[in-house]
Amino acid sequence: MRLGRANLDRLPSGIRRPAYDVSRVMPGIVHLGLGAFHRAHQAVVIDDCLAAGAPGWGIIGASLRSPDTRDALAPQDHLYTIAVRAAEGTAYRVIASLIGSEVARENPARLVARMADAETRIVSLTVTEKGYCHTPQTGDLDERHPDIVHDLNNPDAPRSAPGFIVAALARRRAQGLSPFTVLCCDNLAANGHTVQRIVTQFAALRSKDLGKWISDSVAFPCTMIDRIVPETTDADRAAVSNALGMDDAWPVMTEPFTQWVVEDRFSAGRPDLAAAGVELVADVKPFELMKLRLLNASHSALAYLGYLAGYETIADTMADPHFARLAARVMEEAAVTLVMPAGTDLAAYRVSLLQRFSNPALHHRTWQIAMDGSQKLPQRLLGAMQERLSRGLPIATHALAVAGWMRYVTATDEQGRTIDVRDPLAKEFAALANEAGPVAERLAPALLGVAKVFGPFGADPRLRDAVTAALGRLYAQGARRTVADT
Ligand code: CS2
Repeated sequence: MRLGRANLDRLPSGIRRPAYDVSRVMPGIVHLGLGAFHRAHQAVVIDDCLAAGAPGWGIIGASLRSPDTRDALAPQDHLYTIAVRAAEGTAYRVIASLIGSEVARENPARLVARMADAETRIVSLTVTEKGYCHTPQTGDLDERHPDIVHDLNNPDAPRSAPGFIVAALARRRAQGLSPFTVLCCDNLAANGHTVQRIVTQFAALRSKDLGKWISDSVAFPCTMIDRIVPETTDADRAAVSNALGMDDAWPVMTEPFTQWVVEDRFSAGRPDLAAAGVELVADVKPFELMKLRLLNASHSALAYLGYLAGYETIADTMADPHFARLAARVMEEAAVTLVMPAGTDLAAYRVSLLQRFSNPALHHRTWQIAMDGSQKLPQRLLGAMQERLSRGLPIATHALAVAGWMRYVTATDEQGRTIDVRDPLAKEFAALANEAGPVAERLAPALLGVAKVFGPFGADPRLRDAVTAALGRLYAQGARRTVADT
């Protein structure tokens, strides 16, 4: 038996199911990037909104490239399970806010039409950092990105997220429709402003007027979005199907914690997000920096150094007290760079992060978080380092995390085995590593010279010295010893 609308009544009583008539849900949101993160976070919030009696906010999810999610979910009416894992046990809930799916590569025109449809009032995104086709260091559109070049030549059959947004907004403008809100839910610095800049820059390449209309009339609220969502494994699928008594081809695994802070600026209305637990604020920036510099920075530090030390998951890494201390130290040293609104308890936030990372039921692989470091380093680690330097504070802890990343992108681990490095710049890093050899004094400056990641900061001798020293220690004694001695 397969999960599906017709089978909802057959779910065991312990499985939470949609508390509304799923057949009445109408689309209001198009979401680009139908990955596990979206399905474990925003789609759950929208499920709550639907249950609260707002059936007009169903989600049409689009994968930009791969048909896998659509192929798994369409045969089960787009229903799927979230498995919320804690040390005490797992809670299962079937989500029904996703009511349709598209695969952009297969039929870009249909997705553009969907987004341009009057009923679409929000276009949200989780396309990962690299999906914005920008230069992470500057936040500007990368005009030479192959997908951007393609989309300029094929404006009605785009490939990239900025291409789709601009195609759909141009269509709405031509038809006299009001624009949708563009709601970025990725871990970019100042994500709404950054995506606004990228989209406006792309639109201006098509037409100055279109660029101006977008910058004048489209809302791009910033968001801070947080929930840890490891990749679903076959063992997870089997466990969920077992609990459900029916097959779910693509459930998502997550933790109990969830947080969403959103700026309350929407072009065409929004569901009652506050009633669903979302924090609506005037300025998200402090919350976003707090998350990037505390959670994501220490996550990346644990991922690179933990992987090198032979740890498979973040919880395994945290079980080593030296690594737990390192994570705490990254957070402590980043915390002094933050200016938070009154009433924010950063110390409590840090404690809760350490607990979340230690969740033994969540098998979050270090390898998964290590992905795409070139897109993540600036907003997670480099900003805080610059800030600390400007205050005359040491940067050795963060430098060790950066050195861990460098050691990782050489693509050879401490035992001489190949690391499967996933990063848009992986080839460039491997070539630099090859040329430099395993010599910190050569490799560190070579990688710091990659302007897309480090920009002018890469030439700062204080950064170079700190990172070279840390990398030297990683080569001399390995990640485990280096972290233990830190
Ligand atoms: C992680 C994030 O993979 C990564 O880089 O740091 O996906 C992290 O789990 C989320 O941002 C948590 O909200």
